[in-house]
Amino acid sequence: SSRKVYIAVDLGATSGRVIAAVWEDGKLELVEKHRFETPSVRLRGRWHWDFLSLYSEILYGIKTAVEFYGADVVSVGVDTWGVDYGLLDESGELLANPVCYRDERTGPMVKQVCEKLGKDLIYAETGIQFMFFNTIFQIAAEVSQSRTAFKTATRLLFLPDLINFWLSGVQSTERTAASTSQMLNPHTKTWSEPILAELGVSSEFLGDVVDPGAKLGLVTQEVAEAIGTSDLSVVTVAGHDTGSAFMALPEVQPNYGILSSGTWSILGFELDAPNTSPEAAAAGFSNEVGYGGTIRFLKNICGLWLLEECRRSWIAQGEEATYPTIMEEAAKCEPMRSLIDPDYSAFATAGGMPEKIQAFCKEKGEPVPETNGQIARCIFDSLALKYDFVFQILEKITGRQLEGLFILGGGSRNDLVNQLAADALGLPVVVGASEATAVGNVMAQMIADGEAEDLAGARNLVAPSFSPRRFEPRPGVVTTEIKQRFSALVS
Ligand code: LRH
Repeated sequence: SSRKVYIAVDLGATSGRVIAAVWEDGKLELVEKHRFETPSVRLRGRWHWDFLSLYSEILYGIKTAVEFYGADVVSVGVDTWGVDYGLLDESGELLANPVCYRDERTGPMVKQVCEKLGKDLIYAETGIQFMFFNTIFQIAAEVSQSRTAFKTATRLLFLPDLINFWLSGVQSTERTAASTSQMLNPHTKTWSEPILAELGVSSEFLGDVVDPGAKLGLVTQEVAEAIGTSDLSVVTVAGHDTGSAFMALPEVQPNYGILSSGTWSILGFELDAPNTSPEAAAAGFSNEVGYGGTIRFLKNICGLWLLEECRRSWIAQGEEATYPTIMEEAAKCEPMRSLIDPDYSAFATAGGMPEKIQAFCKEKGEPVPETNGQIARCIFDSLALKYDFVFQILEKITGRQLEGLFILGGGSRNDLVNQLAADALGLPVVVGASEATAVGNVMAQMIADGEAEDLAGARNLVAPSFSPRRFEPRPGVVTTEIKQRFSALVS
C-alpha cells in the first residue's frame, strides 16, 4: 500500500508517549499507541529517572504499533527533554540511573564554574541561558563530588542517544540534544574547547556531534524479539524535544513569536544565525541549535511544571485534583487576583509547590491564593503576563515588531491560558498541534525516508493535517496597571 507509518517516541518530564504517525494520501494522522508517566524516584538523597522502566514502556509502545501496522512501519525516532544524560563504560553498560535535572546536586556549581571561566566567556562560547541544571553544571557536580560512575565512565550519551543506542546498538551524539548542554558553540555548532578543557572532559567522551536525520541501522536482535520485527530502522531526529516541536509550526510567519508549552513554557523564535550579543547575554536568552542548523532564540519560562507540582501535592493529600476539575474551578476564579513570577528560583525544584506559591504572595503583598482553583488561576494569569514580559524584551533585542504568537505542545490544550496570552500580548494567538514534538520527530523521519526534501518541504507536507485555532485579544482584560504590578514581582 502507499501507507507509511513512522513511530515517534517522545519523552517529556511529565509523560512519555509512543505515537504512530500514519502518512497516507497526503495526510498525517497521529495515533497515540502508549502513554505513560515519567516520574522521578528519590533514592539515597538524589532524584533519578527510572530509565529501565521508561525503556520497557517504550518497547511496549513500539510493539503495539508494529502489531497494528505490520510491514507499513518504516522507522522510529526518539526525542526527550534536554540536558540529562547516561554514563557508559567501555562495554556500553549504563553505570548509574540518570539523575534528574531538577536534582539539587548542582547547587554551588553555577557560581563556581562562572567564577573560574567568567560568565561572559561561557555565554560568548555557548549562547545558552544560565540554568542550574545545564549539563555543564551537572558535569561540574560529578567532578566535584568525585562520583564513581563518572570517574569510571568512558562515554556520555544524552538521553535520546542512550535510547537510540539501546534500540540500535549504535552510539551517537546528535546535535540538537548536545546543544542543550551549554558546552556546544552555536556558531561552530561543535564542542566548545575552553569549556571542555575547564571541565576536564574530552570530545571522545562526549562524541563527535552529528546532524539529526542519520539512519543508525535496524533494531538489534534483542529488540527485534521484544517488538516482533527486525525490519525497523532507527533514525536520529531532533533529539531535543523543543527542537522537534519548533519544526512543527503551523505556518511560517517571521514576525510571530513561538511558544512551546509543556512542563516548560519556551518562548522565542527561529533565527538563521545565533545572537550571542551582550544584550542577549544580559537578557538571558538561549541560542539552541535546531534541525537543519536553525537557531532557536528563546527563553525557558517555568511553565506547567508549577501546576503539575501542585497536583502532585494535592493528590498526595488525598484530593482528586484532576485536570478538568482544576480547569473548571480556575475559570470561575477572579482574574488577576494573585500574581507570582513563575521563574522565582524556589519554584524550580520539586516539592511543596502550593505552599511556596502562597509564601511568595504573602511576601510580595499579593492576596494569598487559598483554594486549588485560585492557585491554578494564579499560575495561569502569571504565565500569560510573563509571556508578555519576555516578548517585550525579545522585541527590543531582535528589533522585530512581533505580530502574534504561535502556541505548540501539550500546554496548548489549555484554552484559558491561550486566551489569557492573547489578552496579555494584545495580539492574536494561533494554536498549532498539541503533539508538535511528535510531529517534528516524524518530519525528520520523513525527510530521512525521502518523503520530504527538507524542513520547509516537510512543513508544507504536514501543515494541512493540523488545522490551527485562533484566539483574538480581548481589550481591557489585562491593563497597564496589571502589567506594572506584575513587572514589580519579577526579580
Ligand atoms: C523541555 C526541555 C527544555 C529544556 C528542559 C531541560 O522538555 O527540553 O527545552 O531546557 O527540558
